[in-house]
Amino acid sequence: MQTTLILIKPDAIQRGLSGEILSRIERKGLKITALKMIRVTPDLARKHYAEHLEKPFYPALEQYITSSPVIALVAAGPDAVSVIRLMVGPTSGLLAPAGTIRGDFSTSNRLNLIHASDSEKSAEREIAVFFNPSEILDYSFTIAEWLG
Ligand code: FUP
Repeated sequence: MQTTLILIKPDAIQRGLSGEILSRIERKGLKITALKMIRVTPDLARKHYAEHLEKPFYPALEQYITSSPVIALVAAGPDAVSVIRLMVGPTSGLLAPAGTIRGDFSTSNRLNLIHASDSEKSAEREIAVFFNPSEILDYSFTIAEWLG
C-alpha cells in the first residue's frame, strides 16, 4: 500500500472537471483517505513547489495555483504513486496521451488540471504540507476482496 498527494487544480475547478477527476480516481479502486477544498496561499505554494522556486516559470506557476481554490486529497492503494501518475499523464496536456486526465482535458503545460506526487518520498513530504495526520482517515473498503 502506498499513499500519494493529489491536487485538483484551479483550472479543473473552474472548468467543472473536479467530479470527472474524482470519479476516475474512485473508479480505479483507489481509496481517498483525506480530502478538502482550500485556497493555496503564496506561502503554501512555495512549500509545495519548493523544487521549482528558482525556475523561470515559478512566478506564473504560483500565480496560477493561488488564483482559485483547489481540492487536495490523499489517495491510497497498491503502487498508488505510479498508478496515479499514469492516469494523470505527462506534464504538458499537448503531449499527454489520450486516456490520461491531462491528455483528455488539457492543452497546456501549466494549466494541466491535476498534481500527483512523483515518488514515495515526495508524497510523504507533500502530504505533510497539506494535511495534519488527524485529517487522514484509516478505514477499509468493504469490497476490498473484489479489487485484488
Ligand atoms: P508534473 O510532475 O507533471 O506536475 O510537473 P513538474 O513537477 O515538472 O512541474 C510542476 C508544475 O509546474 C506543472 F504541473 C506545471 C508547471 N510547469 C510550468 O508551468 N512550466 C514548465 O515548463 C514546467 C512545469
